[in-house]
Parts: sequence; structure tokens; C-alpha cells
Amino acid sequence: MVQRKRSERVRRTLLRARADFILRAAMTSLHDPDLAAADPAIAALIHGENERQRDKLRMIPSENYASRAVQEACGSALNNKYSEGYARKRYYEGQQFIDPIEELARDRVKALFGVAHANVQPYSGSPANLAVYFAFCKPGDTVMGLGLPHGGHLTHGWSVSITGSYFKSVPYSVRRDDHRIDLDEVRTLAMQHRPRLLFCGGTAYPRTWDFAAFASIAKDCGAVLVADIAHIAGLVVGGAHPSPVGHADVITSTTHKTLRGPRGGMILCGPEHAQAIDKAVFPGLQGGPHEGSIAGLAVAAKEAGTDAFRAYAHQVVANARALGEALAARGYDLVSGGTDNHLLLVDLTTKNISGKLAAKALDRAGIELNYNTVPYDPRKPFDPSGVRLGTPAITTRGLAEAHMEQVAGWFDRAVRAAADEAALEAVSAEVKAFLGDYPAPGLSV
Ligand code: DSN
Repeated sequence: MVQRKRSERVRRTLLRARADFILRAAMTSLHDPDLAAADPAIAALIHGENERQRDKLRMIPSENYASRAVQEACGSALNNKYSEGYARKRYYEGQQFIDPIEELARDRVKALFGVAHANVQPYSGSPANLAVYFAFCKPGDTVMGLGLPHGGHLTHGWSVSITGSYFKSVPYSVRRDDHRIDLDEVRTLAMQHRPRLLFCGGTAYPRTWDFAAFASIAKDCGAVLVADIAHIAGLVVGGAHPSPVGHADVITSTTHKTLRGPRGGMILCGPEHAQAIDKAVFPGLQGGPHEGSIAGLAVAAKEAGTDAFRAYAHQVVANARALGEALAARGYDLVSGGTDNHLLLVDLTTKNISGKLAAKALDRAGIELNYNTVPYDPRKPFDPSGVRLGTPAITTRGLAEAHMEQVAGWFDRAVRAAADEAALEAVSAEVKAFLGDYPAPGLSV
């Protein structure tokens, strides 16, 4: 009897030990399969996206290829960590590695742009801009920015954005004849409406921003000048576009466009605004920063300080100019007549095709861009007259001016053959074969 009880105890102990082991094993690397094993559906879709990015001329001007190093930094154990607060002043323990990462990112960004203060925590460009509103404005205050249909950004006060609902927005525009920003109009409006914030910067303006002229207007009307350099940050640090540093009170940006970093945002300013900006980002607007993205930004800032990056930035602009000339030679109508930066806006009105139809045909032909309104567009934003394209990603792959004639030729063939699937497929096959000689960084194919 005693023996039977003992063996029952042993059996139960063994069962418990086995259950413990299975539970522990399930939580260790033995049972930590990679993505392909854990979720073949998602793995296959990511693989497909890698191939798509490999095989297409990616010409959306706000996109690029981040390096393998940047992507590795983003997808790491940093994803597991909360670090609300700022380096050395956190609300969570375990920041032995996080603090130096964020400090490196912050200090590299400061050195790269030549600014006294950088906040590298904004999740992206829109939160960065919202933090600036929170730092300087009260609901109902007046703000000014380039109107969205003229190349501005939603968060510069456009009506459908929270910034156009909670603040009084006075948009400025580009001139009808040459599509350049009308600085006389900006000054007149600014003196009349006395905005709290004056934004310069945009998403579809192919010309150089005159930061000094904006600074003079902001000073005279008492506005805080915010330069949103999301599109041109890489050109600025590469010396291919004038810098707003020394002119703008605050500079906001994303980190993944011409700068070629991770998806993220940042705010740069002088010491006088550092505290207000930091308080507005955290605890004002955000919770825990995404330290993986911040590590990616540190890597990107290191890459952007090299001679190779400077050469890339100048090549982006040279390629855009060459592409504009090649398109104009084929009868395409370029908004503002050309470009000074990385992007082109093409008005397709005279080609008798809408921007949307053209963009979809071009995509099937292996040329990825986006449909876009043009200034004073008589058509609706969801089916506008133009397409927007740019050269950052193809320049990262190594394409130069000499290739732009070929790219313009493919563009033209695809627009002309928008309804001819066989012709679009033929262009797509040529594009894919051509790109085989120009590997893209960071892809897993
Ligand atoms: N989505 C960006 C662009 O494409 O320009 C702006 O936020």
C-alpha cells in the first residue's frame, strides 16, 4: 500500500516535470521558428515585395532603399523595449544599451545637420509636425503653409487634416504662370494674418526653397518658422540643396526619404526651443519611442556623413534634371518647367490621359510612381491631371544621367500604350532585365 502511494507520487512528479519542460521549451529558441516556418503567408508576401522592389524602377520621390545595416538595426531586440522619457531620464529600468543608442542617434543627427538640439523620437513626419503645433500653438491659432494642391503637406494646415480643423489655416500658393512660390503673396498674407507658425517645405514642389526669404517674412510677422525638409533632408546634408539651419526656428523631417534611413521622424532646433520641443514630443504627444527605428537613424546618419552619400545626393539632383529634360524633349509638360531637386511633377493634360490611368499603366510597365494634383488642377485629387516621380531610389541603385534618356523612353512608351497590355508587359520585361545590373541595397532576394 505504502509502495503504491510512493509510485503514484513519483508518477505525478514526472508528469509535472514533463509539463514544465514542454512549457519552457515552447518559450525558448528551440520553439522560436523563423518567419518562413512560423507564418509562411506573411513570409511569402514579404518575399514578393522584395522581388517587386528588385524588378521595378521605383520612382515615388518619397521612397528609397534603406541599407541592410539600417534594416538590421530596425529589426532587433530593441523592438522589445520600452524607454519612455529621454536618455538618462527614463521611466523604465533596463536602459543600459538603449540610452547610448538614442544618444548616438541624437548626436550624429546634430553633427550631420549642424544644429544644437535634435529630438529623434517622433514616429514619423506627421507626429513631428503635430509636436511642433503642440509646442507653440493653442487650438484656434493661425498657421500658414503651402496649400496641398500646390505641393504642400496635409499637416501644414490642410482642411481635412487635424491641423486644418483645430487651427485657422491660411494657405499660400504657387503662381499660375511659372508654378513658383509667390513670396509676395506669402508676405502679404503673413502680415495680414500674423500666423503663429509659418511652414515652408512640401511634398510636390520641384524647386529650391528660399529659406532666407521665409525667415525674413517670419521675423516681420512674428511667426515661428518651421522648415519641413522631409523630402529634401538627404539633399540638404549631401550639400545638394541649401540648408534651413540658421534660418528656420524649427526643422522637422522624416528619416526615410532622400535621407535613406528607417521609417521615422525628427525635430531639430536651437537651444531656446529644445525644452518645449522635447516636452511636446514626450509626454505631450507620444509614449514609448521606437528605439529600433532610432538605432536605424543612428546608422543612417553615419552613412549620410560619408563622401559616397554626398555624391549620391548630387547625383539624385543631376538625374532628376536629366530626366526632366528627356521628358520635356518628348513633349511632356513639367510643372514649373523642370526641377531643382529630386522630383518632377508632370501635367498630362495635353497627353489626353489622366494621372491615375497613367500611373496605373506605368506601374504595369515596371515604373512605379504616384498620381498627383498639379497646381490649379481642374480635376479631383483622386483622379488628378498629373503624376509625380523622382530619382532617389534609382540613384541609390547606381543609375546616372546617361540612363535617364532610357527611363524617359520607357515612361513615354508606357503612357502612349496605356491600354495595350502586351506593350506594357514588354516595357516591364525590359525594365526588369536592365535593373539586373543595378542591385538594390537591403533587399533579401
Ligand atoms: N507621403 C509622403 C509623400 O509621398 O510625399 C508625404 O508625407
